[in-house]
Amino acid sequence: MGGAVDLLIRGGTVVTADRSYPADVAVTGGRIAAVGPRLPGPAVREIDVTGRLVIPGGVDPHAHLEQRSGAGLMNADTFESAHRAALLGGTTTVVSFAAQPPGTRPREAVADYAARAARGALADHAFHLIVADPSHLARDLPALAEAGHRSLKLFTTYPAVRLDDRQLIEVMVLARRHGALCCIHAETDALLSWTRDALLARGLTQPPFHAVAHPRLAEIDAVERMIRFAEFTGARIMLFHISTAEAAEAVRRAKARGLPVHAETCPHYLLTGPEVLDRPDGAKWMCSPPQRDAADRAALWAALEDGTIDLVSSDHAPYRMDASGKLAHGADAPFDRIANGMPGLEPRMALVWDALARRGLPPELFVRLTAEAPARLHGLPGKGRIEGGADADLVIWTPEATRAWGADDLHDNAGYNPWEGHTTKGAPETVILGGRVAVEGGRVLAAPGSGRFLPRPPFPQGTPAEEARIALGETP
Ligand code: DUC
Ligand code: ZN
Ligand code: ZN
Repeated sequence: MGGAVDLLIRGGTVVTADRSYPADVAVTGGRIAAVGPRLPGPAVREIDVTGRLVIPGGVDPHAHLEQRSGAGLMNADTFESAHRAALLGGTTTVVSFAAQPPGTRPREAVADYAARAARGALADHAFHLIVADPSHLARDLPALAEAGHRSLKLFTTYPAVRLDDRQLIEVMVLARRHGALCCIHAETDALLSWTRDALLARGLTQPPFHAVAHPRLAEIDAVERMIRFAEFTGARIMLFHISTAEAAEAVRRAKARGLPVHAETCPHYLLTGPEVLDRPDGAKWMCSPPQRDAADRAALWAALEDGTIDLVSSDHAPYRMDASGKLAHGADAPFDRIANGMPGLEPRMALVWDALARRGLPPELFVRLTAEAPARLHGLPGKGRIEGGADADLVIWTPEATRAWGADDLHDNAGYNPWEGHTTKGAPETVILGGRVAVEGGRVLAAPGSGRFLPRPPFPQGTPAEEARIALGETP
């Protein structure tokens, strides 16, 4: 290897998405230089990790940071506070959103979020552009894509951001042309709004009715339709936060047919049910889609095991339990006036590790769901791997460390922990980002502004249906 390497991690068990094996890891210039048994020094720094695992830094591809909700509420986190929490939880890469305010150009939204991330980011990062108004997308997307902004977020619901079917098709066609990924919140708006209005008219306004107001069929219908749109346009899609058995089954069928369709779910859909909304502080757990019953949870686990659902994101969406957030419309606000979302960046890795271990599932699956697949499917080739040339984003993981989660022990700005009372086994000990120690002894050493923007290459796309190809003038 020549002269001294920057860092030598000795004596651990390396875990990748494929295998686990005893090996040292040498790091130099921010990248992994070598992986193998008893690597030679010298090294500027050596860390002995005997008895512990060395895993790739977590990649969380779904987090809402410094973002205004459709109802105009600014969420509780800055890039700095959220990334601090992410690093403490073992996540070194975060893809969050650049939300387009109505009446503005997409490129302005991206420039705004990029400037804020440049100041505050501690983790490596990229953005999904939320397309609230597609009218300027054809003008802005070519340059944005060229600059490495290669993913869009599309909503089938929420008045401030919802696109109609025609707009969704137009955006998917554009995305395919420019090699972008379409991430989709799929719930059919008419089914949600009809149910919500009928509940409110009958005075059924408490948080548990939030779950009723998001019928399972709304997700199933929208997921099935978005798969059809992807098939028609040839666009690559990522279906966000899948919560129902039937939606997972629709993804399974789409994959079997070779369509470029992917899906994620989140810890709260895997581990909790709608009864969390019955608690006196049920607003803390309000998110969309809502938590579902045990049969859906079982189907989600089966879908993770067979690869139908590709990965587990946090959908971190932090709102405080006060007038700045969840209680902006009072303590007794009807469910439709309570901001949706929960903090989740920090506990995601521990929750997934613990849940997999309880089910007897292997650590390689943990790495695949929390790092390798999010990196591969979101266009981040340097991440999620432990091999020569990959970014040196590494977590020293202690499988036996037990943690009892408390009321306010997360480091984000939400001010509460939806996992209060849970105990998890398995925790990050030291976190390395780009070859530098970012967390050690529970302290964050990375500085605000040190996280790097990750430009992404074009995503491979599918083949449009024959009619679309004729309409687009594409010859077979
Ligand atoms: N649902 C979303 O779609 N986004 C943020 C939070 C939530 O609950
Ligand atoms: Zn969503
Ligand atoms: Zn979200």
